[in-house]
Amino acid sequence: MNWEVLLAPYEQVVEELKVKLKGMRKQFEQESRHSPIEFITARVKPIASIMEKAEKRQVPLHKIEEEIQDIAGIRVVCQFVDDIYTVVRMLQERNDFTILKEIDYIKNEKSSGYRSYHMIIEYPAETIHGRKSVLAEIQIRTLAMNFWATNEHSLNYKYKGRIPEKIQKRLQLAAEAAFNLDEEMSKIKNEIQEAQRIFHRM
Ligand code: 0O2
Repeated sequence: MNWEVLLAPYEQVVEELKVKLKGMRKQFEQESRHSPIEFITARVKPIASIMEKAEKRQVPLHKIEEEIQDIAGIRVVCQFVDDIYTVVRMLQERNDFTILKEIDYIKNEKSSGYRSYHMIIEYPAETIHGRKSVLAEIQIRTLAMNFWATNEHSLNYKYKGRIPEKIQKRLQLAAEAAFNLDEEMSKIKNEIQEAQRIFHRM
């Protein structure tokens, strides 16, 4: 398999989506409105991780593009929980890609404590060989959810997916604490936004 050729459209899609989402953020700023997008990160899954996931899920090589839906991954990080749903609505209204699947791991958090909104999209990439439909995963989460997920991801890596039970329990407590932090911040959202508008004008 020529990985470089296979992954090229995914690299392109990640770059295009990054530009588009950053454009949305900029537009909010230009109109002096609160941006529901705090920052964006994006990556193409490393070959070793694709292979590992394929092996774990017993996906044959010729089915990788169909079955591994997060080869292209975009992460949208928001300040408040409400912002996540604003971003979701804005993405639902776009017509430059099709949404295939949406999973709300905020209303239905994972047993690990993981919270995020996932969207699997089909994005038309224009290549030198014509149009190619590429699947991409958009994860939308708050800063607190991102903090938790980043730390849990590192621990998962360290313990090769078998985090000791004691640490798992702590992570669940930390996930609740992150959830409560989001709730508390939401309650003073208007105050924070007003302060940020004043700060921005200075
Ligand atoms: P990476 O790139 O290292 O992050 P989906 O159908 O994809 O929306 P599903 O079925 O849960 O949801 O898929 P999967 O493959 O389990 O998870 C997709 C991605 O969501 C993961 O990518 C993580 O980024 C994130 N994720 C899901 N569950 C958890 C969790 O419990 N903890 C953390 N920290 N992240 C999670 P990968 O494959 O881990 O790769």
